[in-house]
Amino acid sequence: MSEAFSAWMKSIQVLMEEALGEFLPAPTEKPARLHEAMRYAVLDGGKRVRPLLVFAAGELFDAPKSELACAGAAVEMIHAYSLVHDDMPCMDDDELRRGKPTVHVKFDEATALLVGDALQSQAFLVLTEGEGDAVRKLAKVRLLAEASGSFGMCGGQAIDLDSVGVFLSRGELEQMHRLKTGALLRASVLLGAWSGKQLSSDETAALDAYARATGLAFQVVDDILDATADSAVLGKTAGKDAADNKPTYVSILGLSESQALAEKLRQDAHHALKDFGSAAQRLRELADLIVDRKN
Ligand code: GRG
Repeated sequence: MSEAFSAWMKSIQVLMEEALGEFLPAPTEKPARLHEAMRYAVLDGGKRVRPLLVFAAGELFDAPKSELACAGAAVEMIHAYSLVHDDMPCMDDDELRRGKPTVHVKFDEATALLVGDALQSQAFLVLTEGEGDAVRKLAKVRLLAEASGSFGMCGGQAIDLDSVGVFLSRGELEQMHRLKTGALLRASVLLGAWSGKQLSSDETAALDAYARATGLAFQVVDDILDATADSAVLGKTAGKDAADNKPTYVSILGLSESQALAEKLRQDAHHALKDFGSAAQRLRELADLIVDRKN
């Protein structure tokens, strides 16, 4: 990773921490326990991959920073809500997330449920704030709703819950991940791009191809890390997929073929950006980061 990219990443992570802190209700505001738990779930943790994608795509189309901060905060709130709900006993039943006790462990189950619900509402509220005209905001609200609902992330999660102990073909596994993880990563890229100047249809298709390859690479690497890294490095419980008898890329393809697939997806992501030249360098480096990450 280049020094310039690393400095840019740090600056966006700092900017996003500040923006999220402002967009979330103050911990002193009533109901204080719910607001405290929402902030616990979102702040001080996470790689902020989705906001980084928002900014890298947005900068390519000269989008104003304030609008990107709204889009980045909205997508990160949806992501944080999904993690809080996913960790609950009725789903993955996990006690560690981002190196901290999960929300239902630190607070309680009812609070964790409400944290997810309230973060989801807050995300759409934030998307309506800041610059951009009403038509553009409406398009973004629709994009995020589709990506996070039953035809996106929630639909993927439903397939995931139904797949415990079930054999999935490679195609079925890919479809599950395209919805569960890929849809929100794709939405991040498009929310960023739609915050700037009008895209041509070729540019939209190229970004879509980039987002699809990067989104799938993210999940293939997630499966590799679950099988190979330890919990301290991951900040969440490692080895859970195998323990829960869940189909993964590693269980279907084996480790080395999964690693080769992640490499191919990296190449696909780079190839999709070929016509953007050096302006898309940050998107390329983000694809590299997603494939090379250790947690
Ligand atoms: C409960 C509605 C609902 C959906 C859950 C995304 C998801 C769907 C569940 C999370 C479970 C999981 C570990 C999925 C694998 C991919 C993933 C989203 C990993 C976590 O994302 P990172 O690595 O996390 O970006 P940080 O903490 O860095 O933000």
